[in-house]
Amino acid sequence: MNTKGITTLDEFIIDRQKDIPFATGELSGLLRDIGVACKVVNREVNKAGLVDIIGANGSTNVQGEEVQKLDMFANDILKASLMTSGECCGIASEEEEELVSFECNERNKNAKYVVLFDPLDGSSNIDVNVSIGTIFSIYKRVSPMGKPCTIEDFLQPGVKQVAAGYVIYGSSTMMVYTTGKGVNGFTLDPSIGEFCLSHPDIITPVKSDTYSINQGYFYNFGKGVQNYLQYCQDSTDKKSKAYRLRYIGSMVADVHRNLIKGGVFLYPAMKDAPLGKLRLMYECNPLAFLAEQAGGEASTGQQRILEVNPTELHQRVPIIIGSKSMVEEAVKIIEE
Ligand code: AHM
Ligand code: MG
Repeated sequence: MNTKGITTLDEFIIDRQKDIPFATGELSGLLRDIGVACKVVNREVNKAGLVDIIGANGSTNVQGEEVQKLDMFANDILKASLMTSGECCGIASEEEEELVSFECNERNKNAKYVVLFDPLDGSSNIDVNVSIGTIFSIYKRVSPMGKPCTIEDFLQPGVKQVAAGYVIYGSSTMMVYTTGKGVNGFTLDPSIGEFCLSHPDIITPVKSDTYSINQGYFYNFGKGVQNYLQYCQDSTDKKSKAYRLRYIGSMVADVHRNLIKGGVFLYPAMKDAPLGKLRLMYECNPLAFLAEQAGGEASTGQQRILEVNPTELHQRVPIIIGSKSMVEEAVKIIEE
């Protein structure tokens, strides 16, 4: 903490680095770079309502400049920032079909980390001023340094993540991350342009009364999920009242609320989408790492999300994530 009584993200990261023996500072640098890139994304997201004035997707603004779609903009900012960081040898993103290797840059070739991200999760909500977010996941490469990164560097199970987090662009902008030693949250103070520690050592309540799912798909879900949804709405089992349904439609926002207040979020298998919708590598794994670090759980319904062996960059996986006892309850009822 500095004399102003606040701890900035940079101060916190540097301070924590001292706890890791033989730390070289590369991971700290990477986290700081992601933080800075997300501040730039935040600036653009905040202007989203002005697109009619300054120009919309693929159109030109009043200065006659091309205006990019915000999810592509976020992708390009993160990519450029990691490419120049020197700590990352390649990235994978929801907006990139294949992995992107930073081999052209000598410094990056010798870097030991790869980063996977969803640059703007929930992006269909941008137009209506609903919270959206950037989700990221960091692994140590398994291929030799000094060579271009390979697909094996990326296709590692979630248990191998060295860090993960998200930035949520909401009523305030927050960065929440873990390096496997608990979860901490930082709120962006726009007056000084810094993320400041606001939610130290986040612990998710073991139970709450909130469930999040797109209930509109009821008839597309299997019998197990339908039974669970009926259970959520039935007060007799709970001897008091039914669970409350909260579904924002931005996973990062739904999971953030549940991380702080408790609850369970589900995007299960559907009859016409047996693996659900959400992506393992840059949506489910990083959020599962955070959930577990905060005392919660994340499951496919069959196994721990973090233990799923990935086979493809963009693979989908069903997910049940949140408060420990609510995830266990949902898995049990769905299984029956
Ligand atoms: P996106 O990465 O294209 O934004 O899609 C992911 C989003 C999640 O944030 C959200 O939970 C889900 O899609 C909502 O999907 P649906 O409209 O099917 O409920
Ligand atoms: Mg997404």
